[in-house]
Amino acid sequence: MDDLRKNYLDRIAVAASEAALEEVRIAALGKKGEISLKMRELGAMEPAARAAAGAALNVLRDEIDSALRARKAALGDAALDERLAAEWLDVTLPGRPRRQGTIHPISQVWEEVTAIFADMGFAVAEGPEVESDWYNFDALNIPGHHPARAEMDTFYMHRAPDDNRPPAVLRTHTSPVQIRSMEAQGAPLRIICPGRVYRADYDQTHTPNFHQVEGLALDRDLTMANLKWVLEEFFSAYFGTRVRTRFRASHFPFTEPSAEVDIQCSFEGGTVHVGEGDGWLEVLGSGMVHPKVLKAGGIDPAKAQGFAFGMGIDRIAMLKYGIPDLRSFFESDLRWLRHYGFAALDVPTLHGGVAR
Ligand code: 2NL
Repeated sequence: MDDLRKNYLDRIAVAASEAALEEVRIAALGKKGEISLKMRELGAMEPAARAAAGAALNVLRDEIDSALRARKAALGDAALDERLAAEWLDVTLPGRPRRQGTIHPISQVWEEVTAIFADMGFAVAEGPEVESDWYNFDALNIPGHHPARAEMDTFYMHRAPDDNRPPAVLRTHTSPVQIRSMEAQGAPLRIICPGRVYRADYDQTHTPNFHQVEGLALDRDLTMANLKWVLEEFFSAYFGTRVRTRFRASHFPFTEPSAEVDIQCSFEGGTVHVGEGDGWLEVLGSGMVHPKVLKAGGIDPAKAQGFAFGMGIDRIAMLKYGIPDLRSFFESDLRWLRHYGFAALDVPTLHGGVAR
């Protein structure tokens, strides 16, 4: 019994892994293990000898079992210590910087414009970019033969060969959104419609896809004076300095009377400075909504009327942020985007104030 004990306890003490330990366990306590076989032999012994040997074997078995468990726990602790030593890392090290994207100047200006008009009580309306010929043209008093249709260099959608309906178009302005809003909400109404628009035109100052924001205010007694105040308030907030406007008589099919609006600027040193000097820069078209357009939007011109305006987001972005070439907006040049882009949190705030 003592030999057995010494043999197994020694082997357990030097077992260097859980696998080695398991081999010792099987050799001693497994089904065909030495201790198990000895226990099976008890049946053939005299009762007195059997009692003594049985008790001693039980003690030995428990002793080996405890030694196995203790050794196993010790091996586990050692393995953990080894991992802790090998796998430590310094969580106080600074992180590796990762390049972040920037907000495109068009998105930035879109947000700025929206915030300024929201402060004046204008809601934002959006609509489809693929429009029916009716919403894009007819409802805006631009009939089939009207030169404005041809002038607008429209992209027409594909039609099946046997489909004789007028083709759908990529909207050439965001005015259709305003017609839809008139239909859905009636008057009074105060909305701006920022969005992508499309015209088949490409040169230094035109891209086939560009961005526009139009505005519409309808009520019982709005006049051009209200229009002028809203636009001066907008430009002053947008450029951060008091900006005067100049209205020049013009013509659009959807407004009567119509005015092109210039903002005050100087051209000193080859760069444009908005809000100073005695030069003028055209940035906007506007007017009182044509009665036919009101009717197309389901509004009775005897009960409500108002003003509308439209301007290019890309153009006013170039003016404010000194971007020289319109086409660069659409080239996805990463160096350009890092230079002209905005930090994600650099949003306009109303608390930033409006210049007077
Ligand atoms: C321009 C001219 C303009 C409008 C857009 C408009 C919309 C409705 C009714 C009447 Cl639903 N007018 N929009 C009015 C005048 C001018 O844009 O040259 N934009 C760059």
